Amino acid sequence: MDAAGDLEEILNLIKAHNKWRIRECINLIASENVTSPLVNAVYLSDAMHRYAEGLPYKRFYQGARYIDEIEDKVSKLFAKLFNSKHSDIRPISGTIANATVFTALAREGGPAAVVPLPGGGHVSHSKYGVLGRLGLDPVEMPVVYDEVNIDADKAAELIRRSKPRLVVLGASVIIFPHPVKEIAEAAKEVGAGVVFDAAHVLGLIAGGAYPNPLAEGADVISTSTHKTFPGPQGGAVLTNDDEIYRKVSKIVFPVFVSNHHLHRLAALGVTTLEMMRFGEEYAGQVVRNAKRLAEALHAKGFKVLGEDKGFTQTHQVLLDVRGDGGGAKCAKKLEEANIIVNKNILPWDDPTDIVNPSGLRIGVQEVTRMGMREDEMEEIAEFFYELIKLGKDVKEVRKEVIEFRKNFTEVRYTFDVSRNLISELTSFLLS
Ligand code: DSN
Repeated sequence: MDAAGDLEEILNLIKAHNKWRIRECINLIASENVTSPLVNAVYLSDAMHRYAEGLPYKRFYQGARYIDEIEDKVSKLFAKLFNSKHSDIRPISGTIANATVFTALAREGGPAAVVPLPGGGHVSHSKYGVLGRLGLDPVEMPVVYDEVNIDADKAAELIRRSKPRLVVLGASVIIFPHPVKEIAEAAKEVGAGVVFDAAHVLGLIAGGAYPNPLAEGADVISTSTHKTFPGPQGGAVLTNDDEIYRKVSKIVFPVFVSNHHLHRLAALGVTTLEMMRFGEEYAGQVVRNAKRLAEALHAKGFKVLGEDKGFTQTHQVLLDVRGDGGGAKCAKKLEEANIIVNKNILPWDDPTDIVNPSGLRIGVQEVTRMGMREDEMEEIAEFFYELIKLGKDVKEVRKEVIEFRKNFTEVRYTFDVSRNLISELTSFLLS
């Protein structure tokens, strides 16, 4: 065994990853984001070594006196940001949050109305994921293809007919707000609970750029905390309903989480405060950037979904690239030029055939957080055009991308704390 060699290799690999993804790439994966230096400083704490099963002040371990206060404070702040009565910030991922609320609302199984995978639904809402494994039987709501959105009238009719125990809205591919109000009305008539999976749009909700599903009739939001909401990776549940909250808090632990990764709690608190202060400005810019990118790509001959409704009202832009070689080929080519997107199935695709789907899914939340605005969206569209439409040499485009990226090195929409103060803060927190 060559421990020194292995160590060097691991260190070099992570260093190379950091340099590539942080400094040299245009990151357009719709489900990612970057945390601020302040959040990073708070994230790296002793709390990452500790355990605190249960709820604040009622733990199964000693040693959690400060964690109790942090968790109590951050859950209250997080609930306040979303105008929600309760929050549970212990689920360690969006899928765990989904498993928790599905169990809380439909423990006995039965039909569940869901967004189909090709319509943007998340795998955890499907028969392949946690929903199916919990004994729920997915009934797929109809989708308007070009808008990648639920057909509100047909879905309401389906709900009235199939009488599900649960309706799951929200999706991983989402360019227009889902019709929560109309669906919730039908769901109430048949006694079904309405879950909105806000993982993708949480930061837009926080900033008022996407309607708050709780205000529109959803019973509960389940979410992750690291997509448009630029927090540490994790999950959360929000609800105004005392009974749902009581059930959720009894299910998170001991059913789906033992320890809940305590170092992310304070970091989530700092992100929550960032979003209280800067969320509106950030979310507005995200949506403006997505629109501009969509318009610029359309003008350059790309087939952009949602044209009739202005392409997008979220962080996402969807391209149908069947005429350009398909999603896999385009995503690979873009990656070679340091532009990171993912291939994606679109409403007409077979969800079991993901080798070369029709689409590319693009998200602009991370580049917005790095300070890019409408002009930069035009430049990004030009890179797409050069690579995919003109067939320009990938190495040439990569050079241009690396140069372009040099102008965007600081995370925006965060408190103005200089790098020196961050390292002082880190030393203070670790001393
Ligand atoms: N698979 C993630 C996404 O990219 O949307 C969500 O978990």
